[in-house]
This record gives sequence, C-alpha cells and structure tokens, in this order.
Amino acid sequence: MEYIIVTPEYAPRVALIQLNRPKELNALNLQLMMELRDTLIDLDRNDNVRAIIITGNEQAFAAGADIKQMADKSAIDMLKVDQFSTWDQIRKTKKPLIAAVSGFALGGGCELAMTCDMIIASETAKFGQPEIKIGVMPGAGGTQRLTRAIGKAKAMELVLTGRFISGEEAMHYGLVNKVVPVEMYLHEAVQLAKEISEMSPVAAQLAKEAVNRSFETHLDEGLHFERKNFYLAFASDDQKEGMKAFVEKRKPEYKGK
Ligand code: DAK
Repeated sequence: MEYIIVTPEYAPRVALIQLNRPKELNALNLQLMMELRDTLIDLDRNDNVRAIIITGNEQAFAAGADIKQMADKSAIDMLKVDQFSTWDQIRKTKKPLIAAVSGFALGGGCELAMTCDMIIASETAKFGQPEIKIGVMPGAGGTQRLTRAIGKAKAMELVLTGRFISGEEAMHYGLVNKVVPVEMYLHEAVQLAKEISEMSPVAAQLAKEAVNRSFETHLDEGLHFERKNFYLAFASDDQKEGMKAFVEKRKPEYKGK
C-alpha cells in the first residue's frame, strides 16, 4: 500500500486505516481509493476484526478528491474510470466503520466520512462540500447524505456556497457523534470501536444493514427488513450466548457465529 497505512490489530479486534498523503492533505487520488477499497474487502473477511476506523492526521482527514488528477478529465474519461464502483464497494463494507476526523474533511473527504457509520471529530475538524468553488458539485453522495444528516437548509447552504462548518457545528447539526479535543479524537474513536467489538459481530452486521436500509426505503418495507434480520439473529450461536450470559449474570463471549 502506497497511500494508506493499515494496522489490522490497532486495538483488540479493531483495525485502523490511516490515509497517508500528508503533503497533499490526504487528497483522494484513484490509487488511494482502490487501496482503501481492497483493504476494506480484506478486513471485512478477517474474523479477528470487528470494527474499522478510518482516519487521516491532525491537519486533514481528506481535503477531497485529487483535483490535480481530475482537472483535465473529460466526462468520458470519468465515465471510463468509473470511480463510482470503488465508492460503491466501500459503501458495502459490512463491519461497523468509524471515521476519526481532524482538520479538513472536504468534498470527497466529507463524503468518505459520511460513508462511514459514525464520525468522531476533533475540535479542529472542518467539514464542507466546496466543489461549487471549482465549478462542479458533489459526486460521491454529498448532496444526498449531507441532506439526510443535517437537513435541507444547512445542506443547501454548504453545497451552494462551499462554506465549511466546524466540528462543533457538525455536532449541532447531527453530522457527527462526538467532538473532542484534538489530542483525543483517535482515542475516542478507538473507545467506540472497542465497545462495538465486544458485541456479537453477527448482530452488528444485521443491525448496521437494517439502519442503513432506513435511508433507502419507506417505513413499512424498512420494518419488514428489520424483522427479517431480527429473526436471522436467532439463527446465530451469539444470540444463544448473549441471552444465556444474561441469565447466568456473566459477560457474553461472542464467536461471530
Ligand atoms: N486535490 C489535490 N491537491 C490538494 C487538494 C485536493 N483536493 N487539497 C489540497 N491539495 C494540495 C494543495 O494543492 C497543496 O499542494 P502543493 O501546492 O503544496 O503541491 C497542498 O495540498 C496543501 O494545500 P494548500 O497549500 O492549499 O493548504 P491551505 O492550508 O492553504 O488550504 C485547503 C487548505 C483544504 C483549504 C485547500 O487546500 C483547498 O481548498 N483544497 C481543495 C478543497 C476542495 O475543493 N475539495 C473538493 C475537491 S472535489 C467522485 C468521487 C468524489 C468526488 C468526485 C467524483 N466519483 C466517484 C466520480 C469528489 C470531488 C472532490 O472532492
């Protein structure tokens, strides 16, 4: 891997992926995105991993897709490269994904953070969709996910002006789970990941799928989907273990089966 650093056991059952193009503020070039996609596929298959954190560095989570790489492209070039398939695959990650964001999370960087299931931000985080300033618009879900996360009025403002919002504002509008001092954001993300990693990974996968389904369907169909996954959880050894442990007043030991 050239542009990311992967630590599969950063904490017990928690993997860490660090975007690593610091000089370019972690601008997401095509190779970085492919490395990220391939790594997530591997970590999804790794039974020792139950939660995954994606982070950058203190200065930048990611300042967007690589503008220099895109600048001369035609619509047909973009069509042929089909970056969407890479982003779509990342979105299909089954394990819980946490973005630990400090500094810039702009354009594709903000979209990548929003593709994750939860966001922990530092007080220095800056979120935005500034594509309008370079003559385009969000292309990896920004208009849809940001609107669902923070509502139409604020999303419209960010998408049409390219303004940034701070970690605190992002918290206020419901984009992030928690804002902490800069020296704490990764620690906080790890704590969250560790807590999740103690749950049944089968239940976590089914629950993640069901929550995400709520964005794609109407209530009746969503409830139907939830019910199917709820039944499916009863096919797991983890369900037996979880309920038995409760009755026996002990900590459950989930095997992910
Ligand atoms: N791309 C390439 N290089 C970037 C970059 C970017 N997005 N952002 C920063 N850099 C580079 C700068 O060019 C500079 O490199 P050198 O000039 O030193 O070689 C270095 O990082 C440091 O940046 P600055 O000197 O500009 O640092 P400042 O602190 O002064 O400013 C800044 C930081 C983040 C405010 C500024 O760099 C900036 O405005 N950056 C661009 C932010 C932006 O517009 N982001 C949105 C990009 S468009 C798609 C999927 C996704 C997308 C599109 C399609 N498909 C699936 C099809 C996404 C599109 C985007 O994200």
